[in-house]
Amino acid sequence: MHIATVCLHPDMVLGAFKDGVCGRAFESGVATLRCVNPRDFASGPHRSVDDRPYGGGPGMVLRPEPLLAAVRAARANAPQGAPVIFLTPQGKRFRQDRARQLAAGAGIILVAGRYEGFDERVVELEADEELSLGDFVLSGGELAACVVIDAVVRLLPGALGDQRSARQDSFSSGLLDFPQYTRPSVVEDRAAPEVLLGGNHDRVRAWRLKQALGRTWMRRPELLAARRLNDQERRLLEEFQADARAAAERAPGRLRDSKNSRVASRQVEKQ
Ligand code: 9D3
Repeated sequence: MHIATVCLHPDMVLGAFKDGVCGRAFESGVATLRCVNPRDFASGPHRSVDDRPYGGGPGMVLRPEPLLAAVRAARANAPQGAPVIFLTPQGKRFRQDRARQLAAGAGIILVAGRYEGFDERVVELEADEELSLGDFVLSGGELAACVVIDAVVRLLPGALGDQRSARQDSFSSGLLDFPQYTRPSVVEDRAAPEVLLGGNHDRVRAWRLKQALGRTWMRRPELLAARRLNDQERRLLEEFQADARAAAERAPGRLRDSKNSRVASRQVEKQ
């Protein structure tokens, strides 16, 4: 897969992929990563890439000409049909399903901004799509581009040492992850769940599914609402809910699932 980024700080993007699963994927040629810098397309003695906003106001806006030239250069080097995606706070939320679709294609061109953003005409002329990571403010689009690249590249065939991990990801199942434990079996008086040490793989699988369903119900009820449950899943979730109710009765007001005590007690009260 061919990945190009258009941005003013290429080292932020290249530096993010020196190590790790995606770094190895680029090293081994599973994907290629190129950066195109609008500054290299800026003319004039100062090679300026920004200018004051028409209409006034704080900050600067990326100048159209160098950005247009950089995006078009990136497009010219990319496979036919590779989408040009602008990272902006106004974009559609980036989700796992989009990562999967992008990983199935031949390439992506990610355009990252700085300052107050892009001249809107460049977005109109060149963007196939706008993506946002969510409702928080970054200081530029480079880290957002890195997030998209990471989410896509780890899905490429040959990127993960163990292909099972990609399939078993939370979000491929539509549920949050079940909790994980490793040695030692006791940490500061806290024992790892006994079922995990017992070696009964069917019981382990059922326990993990129950935990995944229960945590999703407590922490991200909207994910459960968007997903159908089969008979076993419904039974396991009911077991989890009964456990939660019993725990709430044993210790009123002290129900907690680590950081989500309020959500958890609300969920239990709603039953
Ligand atoms: C929303 C704030 N904007 C109005 C005051 C100014 C502004 C701040 C920071 C405009 C752009 C940026 C840089 N952010 C991104 O480029 C960005 C981003 C983000 O800030 N949050 C979530 N997703 C993304 S994708 C690109």
